Amino acid sequence: MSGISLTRRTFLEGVAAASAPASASLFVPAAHAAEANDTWVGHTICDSCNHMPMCGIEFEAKGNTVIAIRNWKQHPNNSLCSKGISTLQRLYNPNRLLYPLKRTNPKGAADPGWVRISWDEAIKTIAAKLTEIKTKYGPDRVMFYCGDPKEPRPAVMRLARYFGSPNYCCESSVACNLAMVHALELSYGGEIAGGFGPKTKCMMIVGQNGAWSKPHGYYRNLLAAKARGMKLIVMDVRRTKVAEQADIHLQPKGGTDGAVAWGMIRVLIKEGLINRAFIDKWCIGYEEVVKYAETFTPEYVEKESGVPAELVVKAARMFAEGPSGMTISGQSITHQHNGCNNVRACSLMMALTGNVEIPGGGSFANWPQDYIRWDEGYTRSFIDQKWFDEPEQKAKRIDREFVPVWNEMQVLCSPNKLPEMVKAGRIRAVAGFGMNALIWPSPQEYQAAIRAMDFSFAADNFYRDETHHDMDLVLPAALNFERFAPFGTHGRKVSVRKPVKPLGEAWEDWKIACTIGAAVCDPETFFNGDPVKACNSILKGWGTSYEKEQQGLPALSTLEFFPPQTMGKHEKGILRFDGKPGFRTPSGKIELVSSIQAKHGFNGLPVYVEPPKPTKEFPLKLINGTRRPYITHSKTRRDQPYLFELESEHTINMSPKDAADRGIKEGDQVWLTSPYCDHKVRARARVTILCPPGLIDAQYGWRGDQETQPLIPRQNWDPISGYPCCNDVCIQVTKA
Ligand SMILES: Nc1nc2c(c(=O)[nH]1)N[C@H]1C(S)=C(S)[C@@H](COP(=O)(O)OP(=O)(O)OC[C@H]3O[C@@H](n4cnc5c(=O)[nH]c(N)nc54)[C@H](O)[C@@H]3O)O[C@H]1N2
Ligand SMILES: Nc1nc2c(c(=O)[nH]1)N[C@H]1C(S)=C(S)[C@@H](COP(=O)(O)OP(=O)(O)OC[C@H]3O[C@@H](n4cnc5c(=O)[nH]c(N)nc54)[C@H](O)[C@@H]3O)O[C@H]1N2
Ligand code: SF4
Ligand SMILES: [Mo]
Repeated sequence: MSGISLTRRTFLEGVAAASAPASASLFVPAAHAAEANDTWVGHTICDSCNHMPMCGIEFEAKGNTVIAIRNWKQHPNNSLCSKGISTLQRLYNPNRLLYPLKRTNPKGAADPGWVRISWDEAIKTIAAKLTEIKTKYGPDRVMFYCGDPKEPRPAVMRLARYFGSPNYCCESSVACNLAMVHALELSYGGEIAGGFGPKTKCMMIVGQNGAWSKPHGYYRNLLAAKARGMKLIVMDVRRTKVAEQADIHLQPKGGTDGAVAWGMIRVLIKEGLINRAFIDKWCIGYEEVVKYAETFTPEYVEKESGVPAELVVKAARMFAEGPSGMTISGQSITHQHNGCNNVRACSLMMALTGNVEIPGGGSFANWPQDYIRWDEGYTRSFIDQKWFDEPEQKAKRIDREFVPVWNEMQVLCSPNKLPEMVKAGRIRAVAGFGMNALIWPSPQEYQAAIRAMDFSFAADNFYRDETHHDMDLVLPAALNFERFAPFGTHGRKVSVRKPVKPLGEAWEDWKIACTIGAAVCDPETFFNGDPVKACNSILKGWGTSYEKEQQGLPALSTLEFFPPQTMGKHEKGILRFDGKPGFRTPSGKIELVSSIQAKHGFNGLPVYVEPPKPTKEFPLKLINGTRRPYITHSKTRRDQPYLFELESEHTINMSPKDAADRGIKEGDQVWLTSPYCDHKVRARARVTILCPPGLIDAQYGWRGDQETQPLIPRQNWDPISGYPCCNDVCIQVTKA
């Protein structure tokens, strides 16, 4: 791809803003003190879909203005998509938030009366308010929250830690893919997944449409694996681009994945396709699995899920041929009342067939022990995970009664009961980085909770009325082209940035978090507010530094400190903290029956529970939120006008049959109604075979009368993860 230059009016307006004086000058490790007209090449990573690991961006700048962007060739993810390319429109969007704001009217007033204030006033106000709440009620009454943006997280989590609040929550503890990881941890002690490697003979993909949700390389790798003969089983309710490549497309009714998985497990057992030696050596609970699977006859599975009995049998046999890998749901099947158990049921097939830690099968990442996913803080020491794991801290978390299994297992706290917790006085303030109230079902209740708090502030790139309206302060966050922190990791590679200076008075999130930390805790723990020093505190331990990596740009170096991927790690004692062979579960075995689930009063088996069924009045099942290639959640629309042009209003997909039954044609305006919402939601209809009859796929994140989250009630949560059931609700669609 050649460089893309912007020629639009928005860009020119942005350039005018770019020449505004930047009062907040950042610590620059290898300074690009460019003269106003010098042209230079910079590097950053894209955060437009928050997919990890992210894609690399190489850009050309003139002075402090980015004038073109292109693929960063040396980067492992080096093929930008439409969302990545259009981030330049976001950078120079005239609506960007560029100065700290404080409200001057009372909360609840129609006009908050925002006025511009200095950073000094903002930080002093925050420090005073947080300290006051800490002194009066305790530090745990402040919730620290990061939305889908992954980048602020390690710094904000460190802030929560040293401020003393274990109520650190983020999008991954609201509703994303962490419930899938959680489910796998319950059985396997860690995230196990397969890929499209050369040894994989069969791959099963459950509830994931990587063609639209992952970087471009994903689909190319899928096609290449298919070309060399890999068989593909896809379990998806829709006929997606990935499903169209499948040798077997299992197309269950929403939420019935558990039934199909148990049906396949029954076939594996009955036909002797299991790996008994592996099970005997490494698994516990097999006898209970055999007994429970008995119910799931191909006939029952067909009746419950709609998947033809013979396909269930065929898929089980295909998977058993192996080596077979599996990847399960980024987020879709976990957004259901039995989501975690459905994920666990699917995943058991890897253990039962012995496709664990073998080439071509499922495997665990081979990270150094201190490393954690960087959206959880990079390293256990950077966030002091030991402290979060103390029983005393777990007991203070607001998810303790709500989701005990999650509370025990996860270091990120679930905030889904926030409205109740604010009413009970257990949360009195929130520090929100990239916080979006529309992430939740029935968001009006979360908006009311924000209004009821003693104090709240947010850091964001834009002013978002639906979330910020009743906050006390809103702070301007720098964008990916404008920040040093965080650096990226990609397998064993590390990528640092060479950014431009932030526009206006925007600060990078790490600088905001560290400056607040310096004010409420102590400057040294927070690197005197310096993001690069914060990064270096991690990189030094990995044998490198920000400056060194920056000098090597555009090349990325390989971290020798990160061990290369190997197989058979459970046999070599690599997976467990104590160095003994086995898995990171309480028993050291793969727990087909989870001891942690059982301890908290649940069935230890991933039992199946039937999902809510459509009714006469509400006959269509809604998936409230699938990924589209040109949309990310609540953002990317007017932030990145190129994308908005591709789909400028809320568009639902519906089958030709459902459309015909309702007299709806392509492009018609329609209304969505649910039993839980007192108003109807507006959308445009797209009539397509992507959706089978009975299924509607909608988008969340639109505002006003196009916002779909009010259709979803706050009464159902997956009891194992606390995730909301955005994909469990039945609705009606009518022509407007
Ligand atoms: N119904 C339904 N609900 C869902 C889902 C679904 O599929 N259906 N999906 C769930 C999933 S998987 C996810 S990940 C979440 C989405 O999680 P959300 O947190 O709702 O994600 P966004 O809509 O991207 O909103 C993020 C906000 O952060 C701001 N922001 C972006 N980058 C930065 C940054 O670097 N710094 C700061 N300070 N702010 C930034 C944006 O401007 C925006 O206001 O929604 C969840 N909720
Ligand atoms: N373009 C784009 N890419 C993104 C994002 C984005 O907003 N836009 N967001 C990123 C984030 S935060 C996430 S979490 C990932 C999510 O990535 P994915 O998990 O791939 O996202 P989805 O498209 O929501 O869901 C995948 C599939 O699940 C299917 N599905 C829904 N319900 C069921 C069910 O009950 N059973 C089965 N078997 N299938 C079901 C849907 O038909 C859909 O095709 O994407 C990331 N990438
Ligand atoms: S897939 Fe697209 S939006 Fe996501 S990180 Fe890559 S370029 Fe950015
Ligand atoms: Mo997500």
